[in-house]
Amino acid sequence: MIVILAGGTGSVKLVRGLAKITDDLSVISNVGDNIWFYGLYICPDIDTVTYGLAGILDEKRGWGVKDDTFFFLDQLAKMGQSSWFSLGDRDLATHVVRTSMMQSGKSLVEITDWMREKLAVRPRIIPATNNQVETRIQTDKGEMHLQEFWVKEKGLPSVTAVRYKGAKEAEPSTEAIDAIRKADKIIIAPANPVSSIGPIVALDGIRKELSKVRSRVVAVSPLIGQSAVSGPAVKYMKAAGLRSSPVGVAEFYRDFVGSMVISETDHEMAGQIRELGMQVYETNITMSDRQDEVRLGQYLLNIGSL
Ligand code: FO1
Repeated sequence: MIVILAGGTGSVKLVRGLAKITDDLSVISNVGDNIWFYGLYICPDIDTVTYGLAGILDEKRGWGVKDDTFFFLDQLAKMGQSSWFSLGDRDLATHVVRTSMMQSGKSLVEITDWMREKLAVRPRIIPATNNQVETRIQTDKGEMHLQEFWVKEKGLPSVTAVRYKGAKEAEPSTEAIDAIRKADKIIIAPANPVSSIGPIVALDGIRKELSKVRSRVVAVSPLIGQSAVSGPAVKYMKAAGLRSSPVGVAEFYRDFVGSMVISETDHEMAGQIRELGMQVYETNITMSDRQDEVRLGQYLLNIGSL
């Protein structure tokens, strides 16, 4: 069984590639991006992966449903309501159904599993926890929810720190812990280490479980050189006191990751990563099309048997 720890936009390509080559895949999903908006519970990373695997993701944006319309949002704006978070009309159905199921007592794990079945998605998608954990960004404009920073403020304020509200009290989902225990290999997607993977490994139980099987945990660098493949990783990493390079990612992961996969163009960093007690693998980690996604997925499955 293969497990992948995943965020949203930065992770979905590899999740899709792996889903094409293994029948037994479990995705442990970040919940730190989740946000309440107009009484609805939105889970961007869970939804991005679910939509990606269901073939209905808006791939240009990297989130939301393809060919969606935004009449609901337009109407909100006409009524003078805040409309900075673009909820599409089709996407809205997911949030309405999820919130209504939550109100009738279902857990996020149960709802997510029900949804992926409804959308004919084969891999399991497991929220890291049923509890609410919120990634909060401290900036020169005050502390705010990650979505407020990234979407409303367009990622512009300077970031001084990142914290995971609720992570200390949160219990990891038993399904996530079970998946890690049973996994032959655990992959960490090339996602934002601080905002996508950080909230998952901030859960004590998950971090401990990963540390126990460290030699089976393989992380793909989300950075090539000093730059993130996508998103605000560099900004968050600097605020967390990390170097913005694959070495910084490795330092962040060193307690629970045994192997790092980096771009072959970052060959000169391999030695520094090995000094952290990790194995290093170098390959082309860019995923520009479906073939790349499968190629990188296959490369990761071969690690250990290389
Ligand atoms: N990202 C944006 O940049 N602007 C948006 O208006 C926006 C809306 C949105 C709605 C639903 C959803 O599932 C995701 C959405 N995202 C939007 C993406 C999201 O902000 C982040 O990229 C992820 O949370 C990071 O993984």
